[in-house]
Amino acid sequence: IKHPLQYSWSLWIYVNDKSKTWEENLIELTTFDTVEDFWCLYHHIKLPTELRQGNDYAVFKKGVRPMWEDDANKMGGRWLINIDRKQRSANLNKYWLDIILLMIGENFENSEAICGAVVNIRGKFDKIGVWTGHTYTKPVVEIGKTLKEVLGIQTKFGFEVHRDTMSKQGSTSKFLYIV
Ligand code: M7G
Repeated sequence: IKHPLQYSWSLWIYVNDKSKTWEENLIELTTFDTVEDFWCLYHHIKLPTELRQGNDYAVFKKGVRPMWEDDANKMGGRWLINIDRKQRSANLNKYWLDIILLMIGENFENSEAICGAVVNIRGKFDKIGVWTGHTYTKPVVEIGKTLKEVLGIQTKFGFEVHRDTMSKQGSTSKFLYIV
């Protein structure tokens, strides 16, 4: 007997094909809902550090598309962890796995507020975002604190509202919360 997870999850990949729109480049690969199926999948796919620059992985609750426009996301935001390229080999794969395990293993006290997580492989900084469906202070800040503690992050990081990210001009974004 396999060990069921509290939720079903989908793995998505984003491949930056310049001839297609952002949404067309986002592909839902598979769904899993047991511990065993997660590990089987994890061992068959590339690690984040093995993806190409410009690509993303996303793990979201089944039925939630990893985009701002989805009904589950549109009122929410993300905790955003930047990972310097120099620390990529040390931290990126570990943070990504730890975050997935936190999400799927019911380890967040406020797991109903979580929509999913995204890892962006980029030039200077890689990014990991943990997406929530709303921006209520208490549960969202608790999620941020849990992330900080479990990942062992010493520096501060912030929570961005999707509506602000969407309309962002330039690279300055203001954070609603910081942990
Ligand atoms: P990114 O891939 O999140 O970060 O956004 P990056 O700037 O480090 O590459 C890059 C671009 O992808 C955005 O400016 C949008 O044009 C598009 N994009 C990203 N996201 C997460 C969304 C989304 O949820 N919906 C839509 N429509 N476009 C998005």
